[in-house]
Amino acid sequence: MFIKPDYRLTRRLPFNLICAVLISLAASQAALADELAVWNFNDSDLNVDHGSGTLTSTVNAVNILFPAGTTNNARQGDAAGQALSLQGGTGNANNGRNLTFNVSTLGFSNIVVSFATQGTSTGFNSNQFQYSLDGITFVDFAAPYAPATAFGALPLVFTLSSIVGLNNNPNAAFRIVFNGATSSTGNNRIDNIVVEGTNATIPEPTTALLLISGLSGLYKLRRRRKHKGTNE
Ligand SMILES: [Ca+2]
Ligand SMILES: [Ca+2]
Repeated sequence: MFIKPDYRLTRRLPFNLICAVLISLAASQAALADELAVWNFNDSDLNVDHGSGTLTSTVNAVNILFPAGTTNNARQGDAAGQALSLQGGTGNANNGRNLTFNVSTLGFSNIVVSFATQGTSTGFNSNQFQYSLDGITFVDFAAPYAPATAFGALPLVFTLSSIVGLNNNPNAAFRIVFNGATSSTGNNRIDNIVVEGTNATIPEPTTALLLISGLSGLYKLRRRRKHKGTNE
């Protein structure tokens, strides 16, 4: 007694439709944006909270605080929790200092950096976003920004897809240089820093192999059934 494989499902689905679904599944997986690094500051430190990357600041340690945060730009269900706050410092010593985040973009392109921010009236009001291809030399990107007085609902977004050197780069880095603070306690809060990108658009070798072997299996099955004329 033989147990026959159940071909009823595949028989009902036209071969071309199955191929189209498999190919579009592979393509849509390849086009998904991925978060490479996320800092939500909810544990009141500079350590990355999702993904991998390092965040450092030249702002005096005494002027780095972690007050209430926001869900603006929060990812993966993160609570508002805490935010990073940088103060002007005594004698506005922190004007010209920075926040730098190093995030490898290996395997990714179309890099986008975003974060929520707000500032007090005497906080930093002229902040320059920069990127680096080698982690050493930083280049201005877009005009300096002045934060709104409240986090609001929309993050600042820096779309870096035109900077092809940032694609697939283990030394990619990003920086915000702060200026314009006019009091020691004037400050900017930052929360939910996200560095994201898209996977290479070509399916990975294993995905491609699975796809090809799946398609050839279906093709053989179809040919065999055509030749034999299945009637079960
Ligand atoms: Ca937070
Ligand atoms: Ca953290």
